[in-house]
Amino acid sequence: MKRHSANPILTRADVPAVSPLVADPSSVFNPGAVRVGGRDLLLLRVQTRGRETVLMAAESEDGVRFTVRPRLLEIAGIEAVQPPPYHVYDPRLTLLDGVVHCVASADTEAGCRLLVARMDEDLNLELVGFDADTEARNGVLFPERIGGRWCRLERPNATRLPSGTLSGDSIRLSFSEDLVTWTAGPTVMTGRFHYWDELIGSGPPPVKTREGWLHLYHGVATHFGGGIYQAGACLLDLEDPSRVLARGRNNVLEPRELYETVGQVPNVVFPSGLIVEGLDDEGFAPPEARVRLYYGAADTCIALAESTIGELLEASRLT
Ligand code: BMA
Repeated sequence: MKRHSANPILTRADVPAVSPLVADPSSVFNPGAVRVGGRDLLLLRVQTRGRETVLMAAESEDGVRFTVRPRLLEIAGIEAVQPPPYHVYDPRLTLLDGVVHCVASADTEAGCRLLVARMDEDLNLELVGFDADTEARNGVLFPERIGGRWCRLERPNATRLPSGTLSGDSIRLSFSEDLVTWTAGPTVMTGRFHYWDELIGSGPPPVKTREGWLHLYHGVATHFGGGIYQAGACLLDLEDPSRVLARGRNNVLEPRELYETVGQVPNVVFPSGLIVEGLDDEGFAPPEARVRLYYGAADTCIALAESTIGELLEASRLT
């Protein structure tokens, strides 16, 4: 992927001091992205000086220059959830039947949980469902029902890192009739020990191509001491997305620039938002379609890298 020359495209200096809470925040990173109503929308993870996470939205006409809306976004209904989340973060955005849906991770005293929320045209977020019993992170919704059901990729947190944090080395598919209750399905892929993607988790939501669901995911190489977070590409079967058709041997984006190698957490490229221009009439992304990937850099700022569907498909086929 090619980095945009305006990188990083969003930093903490771009966050308006809408309340004392976010005056001079520490960082803004790992955004969800969607194109809706003729503009590009990012849902931002803003971290305060209290190391709390708040969600804010940013909009752009050209996909490069974003303006952050002066408003903290609350998720209506979350106050009733048990166990109560203390961080809601890393939102991924998908349009379902024209409505923006968000899957976010929610840290609770019992562990990390996934929630689904929907967003209206005024950027109000409302809770749709909360998986109180499943320990998982990095949830992403497919943009349409497959075999009559909504499908989600998620990363069970089953690996304890030396730091004590729970992480994971697999991506699993789960199914739902109503976006509220989810049934865990098969494991889609697992980490490749010794290589770029030892620990893995979904990046942005999958994109429908004639060859399959193109999916970007993050991989962590742990064998260098500190983890190196990179992005890579794989291809999943259109009718059965638990079938991996191709999986790139190399990453497509890795920490190289200073804003990726230096920051709150060094050496992190965290792919989380993807906007594809030029879907065909049946909703497939053709090889020439342009792709904009919004990613968190070093858990500090947001950067943009570009490619085409064809190039990413090719990267997924490098074995
Ligand atoms: C992961 C998540 C991400 C973060 C990354 C790098 O486990 O917590 O939010 O960007 O680590 O620190």
